[in-house]
Amino acid sequence: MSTTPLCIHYHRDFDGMVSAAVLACALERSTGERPGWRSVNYDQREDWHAFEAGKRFAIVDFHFHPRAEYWFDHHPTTFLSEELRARYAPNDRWHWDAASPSCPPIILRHAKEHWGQEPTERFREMAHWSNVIDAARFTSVEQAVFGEEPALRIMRALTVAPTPDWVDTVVAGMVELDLAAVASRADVEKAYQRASKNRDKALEQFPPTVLWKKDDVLCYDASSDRIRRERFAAFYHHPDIHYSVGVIPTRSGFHVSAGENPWNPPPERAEANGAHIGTIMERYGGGGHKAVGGANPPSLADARRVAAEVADTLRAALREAR
Ligand SMILES: [Mn+2]
Repeated sequence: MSTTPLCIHYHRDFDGMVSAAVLACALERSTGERPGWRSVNYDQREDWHAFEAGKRFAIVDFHFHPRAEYWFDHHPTTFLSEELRARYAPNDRWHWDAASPSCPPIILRHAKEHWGQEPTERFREMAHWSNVIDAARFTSVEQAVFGEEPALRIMRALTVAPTPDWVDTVVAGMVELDLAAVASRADVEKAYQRASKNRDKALEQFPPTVLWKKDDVLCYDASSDRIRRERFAAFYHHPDIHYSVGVIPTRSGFHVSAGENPWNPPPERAEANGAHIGTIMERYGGGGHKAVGGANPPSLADARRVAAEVADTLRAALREAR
């Protein structure tokens, strides 16, 4: 056994960070080892086979790697190839559960079953909020947009991380403290204030992007890179809609994003009439789940056309379901 320290690589979002903190504490309790941690970025998938060659590592809330000493994830798209899929079987160091709303509950359950550890109150609270945030189980659109609970302040602060390694210091906070204490840290509070201003600006800038609203479907074009975006702005301004479909810019082009309104879901039978966003997006080279999905058409004109077609498909499904 090598004596180099173990590094936990984690997805750079709220549930990924909680996952890193939970695993770091669980490993220290079960093996006495104090691992380090660092967030993974998507560019590191490029040469996934060679990832951290010769080093000891764990991965949480991110793609499966056969050399990971410990690995836990809930993403259905975790396996980058069939060959990698074939290398996975659950064991005392790896667990994948695509039905879990977020990753931390998988690790807490695993630590209990395999390492005999009862989850602490602190980590149970973090796991609860990981589920809320990752599966968009906010009680209302107001909570999603303006929620001031510690977990939600941290979630929003993460949207304006001052440096790429800042999240590592927030994980250090999660290892030691509860959510209220992490959210009260001066750097987290400062980021939260800045992120809240961005949110207010985004909410203000949304209405002029709306192209139309028909049959409880809203279509918008936020392709200008001068527009700030807020994930739930459409449902905040239009709580009566069932779906929003829009065009947004990406680093290298444009993205069509579609989603069900979590606080005003479409009738159950709409799905039988074709309202499955992931399936619709697959026709345009994209994907997703029933309730949310997207595609990246090659040009802005294509993105606008795809958004209109997807919105029309959803309208038709809703009309059929009435
Ligand atoms: Mn995640």
